[in-house]
Amino acid sequence: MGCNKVVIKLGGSLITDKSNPHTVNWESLNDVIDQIARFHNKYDSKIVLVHGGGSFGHYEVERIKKNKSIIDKVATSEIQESMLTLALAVIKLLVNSGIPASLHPAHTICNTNNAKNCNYMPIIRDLNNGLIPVTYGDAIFDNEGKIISGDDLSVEISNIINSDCLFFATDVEGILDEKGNLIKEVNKNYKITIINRAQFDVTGGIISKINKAFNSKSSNIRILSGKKLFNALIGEDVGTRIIN
Ligand code: IP8
Repeated sequence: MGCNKVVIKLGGSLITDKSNPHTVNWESLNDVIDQIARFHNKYDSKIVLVHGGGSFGHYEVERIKKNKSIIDKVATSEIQESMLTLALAVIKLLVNSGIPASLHPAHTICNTNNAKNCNYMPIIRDLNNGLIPVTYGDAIFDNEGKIISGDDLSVEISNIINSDCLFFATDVEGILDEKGNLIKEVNKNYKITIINRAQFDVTGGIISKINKAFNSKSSNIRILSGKKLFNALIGEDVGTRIIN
């Protein structure tokens, strides 16, 4: 069965070029937005989009931490600026595809980097009015600059809106074992030995993504390739299914 209400997290590795600072992977971003538009135009489903930091936010945090022991106000602002630049690229392509997207930077709705401490009402309002709200991992100044992860936002939003689907779209097929083969299902008892591909990922990488995903109450949780997002949205069994 396809998704009626879905939270889609577009991973930074999918939509940016992680080997080049501040670089959007336009080909990949275009492809994934095309799939979302195709799904949106065909089905009457509710969609919330969340995206990660990739070579924008994560790169900035790493750069700042090399020179400063804490993320101060100026650094917070630099991270926010870089994330807003990436968010505008996402919004631009959505709008160009005729998608009624609305932008909700996390630093405008959250009080700190705990995703439970955010005001999701503007997102819920837009969702109920047929828009596609977009939010993203961000920097928030709370005594010092703190990083809120897009994964945490995705899980929290999935629970608050009661989504049936929660998809983490990445640049690989899903969770891969040490031989590079796709693991089809992961439950809490599964002992995960995976290839760690994290490159400047300040919010935890794949293991923490899996652990966070277990906290969602959605019935269909997947880590999957961005190339197969449409297939997952219409109910096909792609990527790694997280059984919570
Ligand atoms: O890529 C982190 O979001 P994530 C955002 O979803 C920043 O972990 C600012 C590094």
